Amino acid sequence: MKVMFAVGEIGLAHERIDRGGKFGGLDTPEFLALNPNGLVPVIEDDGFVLWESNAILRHLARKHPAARLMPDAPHPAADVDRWMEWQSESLAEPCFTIFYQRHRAPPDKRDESKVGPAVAQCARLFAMLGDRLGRHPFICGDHLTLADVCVGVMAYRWFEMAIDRPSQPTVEAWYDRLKQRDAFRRHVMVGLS
Ligand SMILES: N[C@@H](CCC(=O)N[C@@H](CS)C(=O)NCC(=O)O)C(=O)O
Repeated sequence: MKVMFAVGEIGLAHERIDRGGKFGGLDTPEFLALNPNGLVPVIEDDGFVLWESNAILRHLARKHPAARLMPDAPHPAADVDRWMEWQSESLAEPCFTIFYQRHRAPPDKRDESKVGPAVAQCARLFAMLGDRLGRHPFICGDHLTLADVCVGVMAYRWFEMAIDRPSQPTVEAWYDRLKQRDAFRRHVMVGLS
């Protein structure tokens, strides 16, 4: 989803092949030759195969600088990197716990006791993001970068999952800004499945 959001922002011509989840196909010899981890996403770019979503995002940003998804200067670039890693290292786990327990797990396998602590943890992390978003409209400044791409995908789940969330006006305003973007609507707002 992160990669498709960036592809949409760049306006990149592509062929998308769905694998994983209900599509399966991650354990075939052909797929494992592309990504021995047996996971999506994977891209093939002029014969160059790349896996790991954040590596793919940085590669696309470097190849398409006009989209301004990653700054050149070391400090602004490190700031974007920081929020990209924060998404995968801090926010993803509690967010997916809620998603799994409330939406994906078969009803007889759900463990409601895991939801409350995960919601509290997400609320704490989104409050930290809210602080940042009080200073400028996007996470790292006045335009969308890979930081918004990564965290935006989590925000979609956070705001659309069936949970009680605390009011966080600056995060809500940023989420409204994302919802106005065609790439976000087309590639991220595709339902909780
Ligand atoms: N660190 C990897 C994680 C990749 C990953 O966990 N992919 C999940 C989807 S988000 C996957 O392929 N799961 C197996 C499936 O969907 O069947 C990345 O960011 O690319």
